[in-house]
Amino acid sequence: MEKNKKNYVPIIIALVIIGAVVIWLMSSGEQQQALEQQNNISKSAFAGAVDFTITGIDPGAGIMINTEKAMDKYTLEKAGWQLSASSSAAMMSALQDSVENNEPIIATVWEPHSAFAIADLRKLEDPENIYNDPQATKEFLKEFAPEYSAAEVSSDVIATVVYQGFKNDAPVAYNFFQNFNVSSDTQSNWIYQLNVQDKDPEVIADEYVDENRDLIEKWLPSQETDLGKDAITIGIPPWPGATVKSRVVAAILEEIGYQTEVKEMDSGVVYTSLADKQIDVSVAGWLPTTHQSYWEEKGDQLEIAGINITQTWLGLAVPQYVDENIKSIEDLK
Ligand code: PBE
Repeated sequence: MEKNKKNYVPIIIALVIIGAVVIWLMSSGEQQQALEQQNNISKSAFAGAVDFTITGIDPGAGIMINTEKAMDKYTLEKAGWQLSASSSAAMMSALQDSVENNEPIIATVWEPHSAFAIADLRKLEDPENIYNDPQATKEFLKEFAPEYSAAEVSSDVIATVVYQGFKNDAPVAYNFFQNFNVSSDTQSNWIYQLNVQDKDPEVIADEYVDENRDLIEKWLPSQETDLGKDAITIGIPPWPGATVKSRVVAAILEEIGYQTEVKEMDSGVVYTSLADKQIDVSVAGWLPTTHQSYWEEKGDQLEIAGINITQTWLGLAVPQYVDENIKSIEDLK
């Protein structure tokens, strides 16, 4: 009897341990499930709080076209999401209002921009590379702007685009476009002055030109040459960076001796007007990803004269106070 009892003891101990482990595993699995459920609840609470609506900008903007793509790729449309179109200015005031009232919002955002100066924003991850495709940019640079092929890129570059043949028509302006480039911070600062400080774009441009004489001297031709054309027309799509940068370029072209005209127009119209030689230049070619569809349509009639910014970012963002479970576009489903 004694002996038998002794033999059972280790078995009982083992059973008790196994039982405890099983119960612990089950409960931690349940905890995990409960946590996931909670996260899903907070994710869908966010979607509900913003009415399943992404705040967008003007319908022709590349970021709008890519947001449609993203909504399809991440099956957001199926989940009830929609993209509301308005304008850059309306998007910014919606963002500002939300931040002031600590209310949730999700918007199409990009850099360089002043949005990041007025709001602490969380850029949502984009594992499918819908908005930012550095590999595509490297290949694009190799083909169309080889002098920039060694540039560090993380997304699109911003190109100075002219019609094919402009180089012969206005060699001095073309030469300036080859050289003209600014930092992403400079453009963010222009947008800040425009959007937040409410300054006139021409005033911002004139001040920039005055304060950066030495730099600008280096972009200009060293000797008198035939200007070719008398006047240069710049097409401006409805975005704040393009609004100021076009005036900066106009101010510099005037100093070289050209007359200038700036024409505001829809995003797509910039590309068709360039191809038709209705305008000479755009300083807002977000390529190759954001304006891919426009480039595919008209690129063979156009030329990249220069790259005016190498560092950009585009995508969807939420204020940092929004639920921490919203980290990626995938979390919106
Ligand atoms: N943007 C600003 C443009 C390019 C520059 C991001 C609004 C667009 O989406 O086409």
